[in-house]
Amino acid sequence: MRDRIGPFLTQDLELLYQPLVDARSHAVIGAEALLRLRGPAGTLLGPEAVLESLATPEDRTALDWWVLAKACREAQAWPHLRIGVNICAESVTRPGFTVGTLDAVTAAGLAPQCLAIEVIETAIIVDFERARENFAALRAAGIRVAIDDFGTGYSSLSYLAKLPIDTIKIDKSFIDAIDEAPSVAIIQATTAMARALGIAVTAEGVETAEQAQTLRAFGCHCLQGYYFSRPVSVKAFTAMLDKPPWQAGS
Ligand code: G
Ligand code: MN
Repeated sequence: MRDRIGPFLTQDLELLYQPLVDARSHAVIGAEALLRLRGPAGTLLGPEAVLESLATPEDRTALDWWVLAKACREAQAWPHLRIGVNICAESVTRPGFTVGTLDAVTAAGLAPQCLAIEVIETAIIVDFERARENFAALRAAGIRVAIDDFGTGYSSLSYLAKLPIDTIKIDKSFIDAIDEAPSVAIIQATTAMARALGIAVTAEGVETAEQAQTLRAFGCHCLQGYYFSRPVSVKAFTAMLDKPPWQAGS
């Protein structure tokens, strides 16, 4: 394992896990691994703090490999769950991406079914053909592919039909505005289309019981957000699985 990525020591990097819950039962079905940088006085900084200081695509790809390897090792503790890992658009369209990902999974002794790769729409614009090939190869190996922050990039509805993907994650901005007609229209249309194409839908940034209820009624399969839990440490996430706090009393 490398001990440095750009200006950072990898010992200062950490992954937190935010639960993904079934929209009906609210049972935990997975988690998203989220990068944090240990800052001064015990603070934890988000991925922007890291990415801003990585000047080259090589550094960003090195970060992706580090995150992937660490998430695969940590995910071994939860063989019944699927863990989502965020990968930069430029990494996912590299020729060696699929082989490298499979190596990371094998090296960690993780079942490929336990891993999902999350990429933003930009990846598809960077190199559609390569993204398509890599996604198909990942899926053939049992790894899931999710489109992250859906609706914020240059979403083309036609690519959804042409790309081998498992999940779309509707961006938090639409959930925030769930009381407004345009957002409702977008969430409902996206969900209906995804369902028709056999693609699962996750809603991100769910902060209230009402949002969770509405999103379930709209047909979302999976929910993620502060209403259930903030991103937490490996230890806290494992403890949460025994008794999810949002199900206390039920
Ligand atoms: O781009 P992506 O969707 O992977 O980013 C997830 C980020 O959103 C994480 O950094 C996480 O901390 C944050 N996040 C997750 N759920 C919520 C939420 O319910 N509310 C807010 N404000 N942020 C959230
Ligand atoms: Mn994500």
